[in-house]
Amino acid sequence: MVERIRAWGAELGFDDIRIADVDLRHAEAGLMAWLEKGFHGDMDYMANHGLKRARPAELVPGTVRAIVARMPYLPASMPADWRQRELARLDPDTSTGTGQGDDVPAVISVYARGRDYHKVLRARLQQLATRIANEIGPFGYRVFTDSAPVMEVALASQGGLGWRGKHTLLLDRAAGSLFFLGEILIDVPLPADPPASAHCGQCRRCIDVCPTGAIVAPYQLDARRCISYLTIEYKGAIPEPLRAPMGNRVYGCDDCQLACPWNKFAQRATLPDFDVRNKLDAPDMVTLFGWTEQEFNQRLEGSPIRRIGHERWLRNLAVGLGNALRDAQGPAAQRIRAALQARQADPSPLVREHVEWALAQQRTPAALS
Ligand code: B12
Ligand code: SF4
Ligand code: SF4
Repeated sequence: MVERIRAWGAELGFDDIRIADVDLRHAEAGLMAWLEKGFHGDMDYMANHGLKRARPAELVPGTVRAIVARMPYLPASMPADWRQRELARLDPDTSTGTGQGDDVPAVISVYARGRDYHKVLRARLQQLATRIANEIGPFGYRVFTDSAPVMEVALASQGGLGWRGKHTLLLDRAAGSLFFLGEILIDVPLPADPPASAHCGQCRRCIDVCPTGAIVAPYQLDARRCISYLTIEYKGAIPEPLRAPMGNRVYGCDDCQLACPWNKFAQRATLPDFDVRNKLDAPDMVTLFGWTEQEFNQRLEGSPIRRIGHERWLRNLAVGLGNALRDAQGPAAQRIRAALQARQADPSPLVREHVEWALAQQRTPAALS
């Protein structure tokens, strides 16, 4: 049965599927320590469910196993040297071939360049569950991906889909970490797979590369400092000391994963859902900042980015433009200034404040000397 589940999963775009025991008691202390330190910031939903996150059988009574699945999202079009290209776009001053003409390169996290994974994974997991039911008859189950209070990394690691890296994400020697996780909690006692061994060793590249120092110790992430949290989850004004380190990352962040040596083995997505849309692999920041709310909603239909709304989108881009303005010269500097000035009277106080901050980043000749 498990072999067949794996084969069906592969047909549906999952590159690996395992069966996990759902006893996550060993993760409870870490979860509580994380919450007690306030590392979850404003993500109230992380605190609301308490230990239920580590107890899938309390969430869905009758659960004895989880079918854990991973789906790669690196767009199929990414060239062999994709990591070097991503790194070059993060550092446009020293790179060649990033941006064209007076373009101002913006970086959007790799996972968010195509269709919203929540919909893709949920639909595929549901298809898998239906197929299993057709084979074994009705059984109790619930499908999840990032959509319920379940510790997905702990669960997937328990089932052997990979090990938890020091950046806290799951990774695997044959697939790196650029994949999403999804689960089907089931009431069928299928034989559980053993956990995978860890292969971080003495490496700490992800910790050292993090622009905001968010990985405060191995396996401990202070979300309040993480650019992914600041640009996606956080609704307020981005703390000023963290604005400059954000650079041109305007939605999510991949630095800790780009630095990880295992991601040279990252697998390409097999589903067209993760193909790049709207040229989001190499966007011009000024163009993105010029989108009206209507354009934002239309262009990003079906994209995970749409969930943050136009106001936070402009907030993030204003920070990116301010950072670019600090070193920009000539036509690029003029474009950035004009774009920011055009939003100085934006109806949102949040946007206006970030725009003013951005305009103030330009170094005057006196400050440079
Ligand atoms: C909340 C959340 C975030 C938050 C917090 C991330 C985090 N590491 O906790 C923010 C917004 C920052 C975030 C960012 C990202 N996320 Co996220 N996120 C989640 C979510 C919803 C819950 C994670 C969670 O439970 N965190 C709570 C803490 C307690 O969990 P933990 O880190 O696993 O903690 C364990 C240990 O590290 C240790 N520990 C942690 N802190 C501490 C503190 C102390 C003092 C001690 C002693 C121990 C300890 O104990 C814990 C138990 O074992 C999951 C989906 C899910 N439902 O699980 C996706 C998920 C983890 N995210 C995902 C992704 C893709 C990302 C990003 C890569 C997106 C992007 N490119 O911008 C980044 C990566 C940032 C990073 N390095 O983690 C994927 C990861 C896939 C994978 N390969 O592992 C998931 C699984 C979603 C999915 N279904 O695919 N995310
Ligand atoms: S996603 Fe970026 S900011 Fe967050 S921990 Fe990784 S490198 Fe740091
Ligand atoms: S960069 Fe190094 S320490 Fe971090 S997850 Fe990858 S192998 Fe582990």
